[in-house]
Amino acid sequence: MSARRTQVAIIGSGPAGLLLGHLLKAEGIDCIVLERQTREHVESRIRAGVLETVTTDLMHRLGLDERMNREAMVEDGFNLADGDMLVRIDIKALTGKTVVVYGQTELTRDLIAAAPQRELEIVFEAQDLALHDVDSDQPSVTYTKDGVVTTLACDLIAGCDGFHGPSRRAIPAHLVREYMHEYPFGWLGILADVPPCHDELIYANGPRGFALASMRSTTRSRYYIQVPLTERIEDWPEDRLWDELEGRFNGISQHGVTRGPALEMSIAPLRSYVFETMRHGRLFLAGDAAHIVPPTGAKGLNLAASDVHYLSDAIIGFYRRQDEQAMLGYQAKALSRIWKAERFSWSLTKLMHSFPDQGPFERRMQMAELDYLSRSPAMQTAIAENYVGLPV
Ligand code: RFL
Ligand code: PHB
Repeated sequence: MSARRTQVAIIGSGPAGLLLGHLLKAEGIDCIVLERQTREHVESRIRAGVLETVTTDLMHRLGLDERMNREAMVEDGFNLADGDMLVRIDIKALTGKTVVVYGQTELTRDLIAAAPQRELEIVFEAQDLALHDVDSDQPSVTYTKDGVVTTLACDLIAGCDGFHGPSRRAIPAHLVREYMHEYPFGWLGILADVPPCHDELIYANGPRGFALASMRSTTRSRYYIQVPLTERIEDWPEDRLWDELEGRFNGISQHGVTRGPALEMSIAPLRSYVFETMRHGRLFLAGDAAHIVPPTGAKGLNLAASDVHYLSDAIIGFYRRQDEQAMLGYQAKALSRIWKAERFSWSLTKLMHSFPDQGPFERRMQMAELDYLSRSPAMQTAIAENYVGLPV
């Protein structure tokens, strides 16, 4: 048994937990990040690829942007396609803003690598984590590492432990409301060291459903296709997937699809989910612990960053003024942005995917919407300002 104390216990070393830990440390607030997985596991998860200004701004503010500034690809636009119609959304011209392509994996690696020099302690392989007394002013977290059970006493707990973590469940059911929408398909993704087929992302719909051409660099591509939830990764030998991607992108992309061995392939289900409340006593939820968006529109990681933007402000205010009031505004500010990102991701998912119960009428509605979009600067602006991220 061991006993320790910190000001803020942060559960989870995904982007939310790591960004929050660095932001608090930069203000002299003591915190410890507790992570269930190994460092290698956390650093090798392939997930998001597109960062909004809210996320890159946090990296700039922390002074942890050196590699990102060098390696990230600035995107001035992206494309929506249906069959052989390609509509370019010029996000820079329409909003004055851009997004960058920089993998979540790289962001996570940068934040973990900088932890020792910033004296941010990350405890990897913290097992059996449990939260205690979250509605008192003396909450604590227990966990086991190398067979030793530790009690970490703290002032505040930040639940940044993703969709499957324990933090959300520490809030009594009668105090919460959950909103869930599940989609009848998943995304099968492939990462490969081949040049991208197009200089900007293409989100494509068509009679065979959704496909996305994305990238990590000029030499690394990331593609996804829509698959039924019953499909297994074993159903998709690499050649079958490349055949499908060629069929989808060769007619509309600048360079055509280049095949190569998969570095990673995985299937992820799509859901929309919001958990209200994001605060219970001294426990605060941030990122995927409180909400999920389908990946269409690339909002998940960026929402984790905007939550942390608001939460770090609230916690810093609490310590500077010794005032609980500082933390009252967190959930209202965070939820207002979350619901708008939920709306955008849901509407783009509906526009760009085939649904099993979709009839010819619904298909024509999708085609008409894209046709309208191709001719309407007003609608393009609405899409562009959501894609680059609404203001924080
Ligand atoms: P994470 O990244 O899931 O991190 C949570 C961490 O908590 C740990 N944990 C625990 N630690 C201790 N004790 C426990 N009992 C624990 N239980 C869990 C986990 O091991 C993990 O390390 O949540 P966070 O930080 O909120 O970050 C959210 C993002 O990871 C997520 O929203 C994005 O990846 C979503 N997403 C995308 N977001 C974007 O903004 N742009 C994109 O282009 C984009 N593409 C994607 C995506 C997610 C995908 N998948 C696989 C879900 C593409 C895909 C395919
Ligand atoms: C990715 O590159 O992984 C990616 C890009 C855009 C999305 C989702 C995922 O909307």
